[in-house]
Amino acid sequence: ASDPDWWRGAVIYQIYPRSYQDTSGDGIGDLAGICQRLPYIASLGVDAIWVSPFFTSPMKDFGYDVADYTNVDPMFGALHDFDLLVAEAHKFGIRVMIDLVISHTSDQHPWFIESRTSRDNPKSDWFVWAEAKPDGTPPNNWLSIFGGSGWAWDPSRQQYYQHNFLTSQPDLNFHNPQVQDALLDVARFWLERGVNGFRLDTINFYFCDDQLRNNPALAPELRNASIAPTVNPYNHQEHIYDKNRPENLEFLRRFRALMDEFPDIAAVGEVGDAQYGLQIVADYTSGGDKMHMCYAFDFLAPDLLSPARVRTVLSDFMAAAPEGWACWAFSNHDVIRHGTRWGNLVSDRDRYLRMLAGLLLSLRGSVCLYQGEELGLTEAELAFEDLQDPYGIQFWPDFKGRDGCRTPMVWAENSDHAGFTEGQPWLPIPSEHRHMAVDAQEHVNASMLNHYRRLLAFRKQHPALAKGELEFIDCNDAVLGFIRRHGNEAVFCGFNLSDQEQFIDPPEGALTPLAGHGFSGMLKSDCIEIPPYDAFFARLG
Ligand code: TEU
Repeated sequence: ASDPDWWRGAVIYQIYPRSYQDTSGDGIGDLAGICQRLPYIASLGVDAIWVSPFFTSPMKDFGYDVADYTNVDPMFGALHDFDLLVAEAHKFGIRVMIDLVISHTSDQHPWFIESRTSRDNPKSDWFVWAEAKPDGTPPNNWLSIFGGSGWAWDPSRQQYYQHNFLTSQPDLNFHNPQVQDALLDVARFWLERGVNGFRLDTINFYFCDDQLRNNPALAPELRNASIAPTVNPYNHQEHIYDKNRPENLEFLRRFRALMDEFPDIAAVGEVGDAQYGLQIVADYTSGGDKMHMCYAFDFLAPDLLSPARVRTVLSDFMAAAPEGWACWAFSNHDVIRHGTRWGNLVSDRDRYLRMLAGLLLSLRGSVCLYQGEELGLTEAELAFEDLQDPYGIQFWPDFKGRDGCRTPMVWAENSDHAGFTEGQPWLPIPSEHRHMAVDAQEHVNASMLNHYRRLLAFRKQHPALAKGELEFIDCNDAVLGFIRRHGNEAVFCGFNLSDQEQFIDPPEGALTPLAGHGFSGMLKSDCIEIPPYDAFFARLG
């Protein structure tokens, strides 16, 4: 059914196609595998899937380096497999969002191959080319997130080209209107094929300063080593010239106008910035003419969540963008799974993760769940020999890369390769994941998997949790409390983030405890009692 507002409060399940389900036996997941698992995905109760890149690619960054935007890499299948996936997903009522990586291409993309041939070919200005300094060094101090200079020397043009990520991921020149038009054509291609929306990779990196000015150094007290490793000086600069440019807004408006030609389309833009992230999310989602929502990095950081931290992030965001909309996540294919990142810091991982799932699914915003999160998966410990991620290989052992969160889904506890493949999996399947396999949890009412299913059903029953406004309630240092309001419904939510039982004052008004979520907080005559790492939900008024 048509619902232009479906994305507001939607739960989006992120699939990393390489690691979801292999059907061809090559040890790498594929589109047919996702199709095969649609009944499972539907059983979770999610609204949409976001499929990480499956386009033609040399896979230097595992698909985030695209060589053909309008085709499927043979390792994942072909266009007809994609069409089938969309048609089948829609039968299950699941919307399909694809991951467009348009800030950069692969160096194998025909646009770049042509662009690098000379300084005067038709595509010569499609990438960010610049002269060396007189001493031969790069044009300015911009850095690559994946280490070293953000510029690579091209011997044939005798110029540098810019790359925010790998040298094999040259940055497109958005100042060239032809580039913008070509990228909008790519989006149109997929819209016409029936996708319901996009996850847009690194949207704050689209433009860079046209004068190529140097980034200032970041004041030491502001340095934040949360996403990239401390050994990487990237986080010691203020990224005001190589990304976060005001021109991004105008392109996002063009992108939105295109989406609005089609019914019920939504985009979530990924904003990768440790420093200005929330303000950018606010800017890019305000006004109803740019992104529907943005993916914020605030809850992907290593430090354990505290009630105060959650409250600050949401309050700052709501103040910066009262009608803006964020999309929150605790895990994805780039960071250490929160089952380990935070789970290792607490006294009871299982209870903590259950409480967090309730918290994530109650925040004002949309939610991305990363495949395997619903099973309680932890980060895999891999040996250096097993590493595939160039980012990890570069910074080992200070930073172990992103393979530990990308190991295959575990479907069947006792099958070869846990039911992921009949071949040799591209990354090992950690033995400690097996007991968390889908078939081991499926029929256990109290399992993590069924806990997620219950919470998703609970959220569906209470639209205030998905779409409502949020008002924080003062509790104590250990408990995060807020009220979500939508229409006539008001729901009080309380989360105990500590390992001690907590007693808090009930908010003003008549409280009726809600059931169906599986938590054990209780309303007593004069207080609300919440066990360690647990939660309480009640209807208010
Ligand atoms: O990530 C953007 C991004 O900012 C990453 O550098 C992130 O900070 C890093 O991976 C954290 O470990 C997106 C994709 O999600 C990522 O997989 C790609 O490698 C990157 O863009 C380049 O396309």
